[in-house]
Amino acid sequence: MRPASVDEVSGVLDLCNDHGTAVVPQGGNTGLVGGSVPLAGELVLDLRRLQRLDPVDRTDRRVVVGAGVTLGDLQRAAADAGLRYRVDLAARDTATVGGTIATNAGGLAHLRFGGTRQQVLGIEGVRADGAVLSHLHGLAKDNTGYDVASLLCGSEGTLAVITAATLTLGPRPRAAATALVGFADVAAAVAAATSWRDVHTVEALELFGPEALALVCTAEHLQRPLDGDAGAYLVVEAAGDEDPADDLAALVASGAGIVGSAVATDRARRTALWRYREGLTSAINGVEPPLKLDVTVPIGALVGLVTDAPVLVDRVAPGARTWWFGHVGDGNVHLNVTGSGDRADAVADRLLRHVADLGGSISAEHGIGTAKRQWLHLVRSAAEIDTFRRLKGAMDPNGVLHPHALLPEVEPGSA
Ligand code: 2HG
Ligand code: ZN
Repeated sequence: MRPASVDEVSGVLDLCNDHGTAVVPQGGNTGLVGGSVPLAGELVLDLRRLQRLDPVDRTDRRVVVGAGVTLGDLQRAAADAGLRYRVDLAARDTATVGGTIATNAGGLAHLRFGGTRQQVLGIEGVRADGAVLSHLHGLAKDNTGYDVASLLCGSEGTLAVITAATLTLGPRPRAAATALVGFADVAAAVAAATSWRDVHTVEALELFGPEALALVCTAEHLQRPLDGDAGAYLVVEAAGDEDPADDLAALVASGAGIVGSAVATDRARRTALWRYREGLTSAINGVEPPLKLDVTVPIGALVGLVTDAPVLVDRVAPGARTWWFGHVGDGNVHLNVTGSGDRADAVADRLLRHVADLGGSISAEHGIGTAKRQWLHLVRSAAEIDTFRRLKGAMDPNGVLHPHALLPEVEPGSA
């Protein structure tokens, strides 16, 4: 189904609810936890025709946007109005606003501006019974009851279908600079990132290992970015009204354990440096579709996690390879494992339990979807999961909205 308006979404849901037909909402289909894929013949509600894009409100720095608009189109509309939508991710030209809200997407600048939840001022969504919940005023202050926008953000299509949102926009910095920095080892990279996240112009701190860099160079036919080898790399993005290049160069010159760096200010060279980071997902896919884990740990546990993960993986699935990269300023690492074959679930189980033991989360920014729900109990108590089920029951009593996502399967025979 490809509805083109909120009324059409309402009509479809009303019918499905009456007939007990399960529905999976779908946006750009860029999710990494199976969240937009039907598992058992559910009806796919493709929301990409919801293309509402109101004029940007420059005074209140906000815009009302339909669920089907891509992140890239939203970013361009904001830029045309001299403003900026401050969630950004590599899949920007395919990922849709609705999908990024449903999954509370984090992305590259989470460190500075927070994730999607922090940008949502108002929401329009359709309940399973077709009732339209619309609260799009987008006021900076609005204490008038339950914060439905916040509840739907990250609900992965299980409570209502998001059709539009009012999003906050920020000022557009006049200048930006990007650095790619090589470090002797992961500990030095994480130590530098931990101190650089306090520099107010720094917006992104992206970490990856030498194996990942070598892979992306081969896959994308890129030159090695720095002379010599490093044990870990950071891509650092800085922006502000004053040119941040000198500050960035000074940071890079003073950090301990730095073995090489490149700093770029013009757009083409900045984009070229970002390719080493943004090309990673597709380079790893080129090896084989990997087991994907998206975890956060306290930053103090990050070096240990990155060091231990390949060892743990090898014990469970000898010969499998672990590729790691992520948003180090948030303690968020993407662990991608290739070659685990029929041991993939066992690898996921071992790593996710390890992450939980470190005080981390089994999903930092990709959500739970259908792929991770069996591990939700590692980080959410029985009382919390029961509360999730009660909320779901209140908003979707017939269980037609994305029945296989987020909530763990109920064991046969249990309540
Ligand atoms: C990123 O940070 C995305 O590039 C994708 O969250 C992560 O491919 C992945 O595992
Ligand atoms: Zn990410």
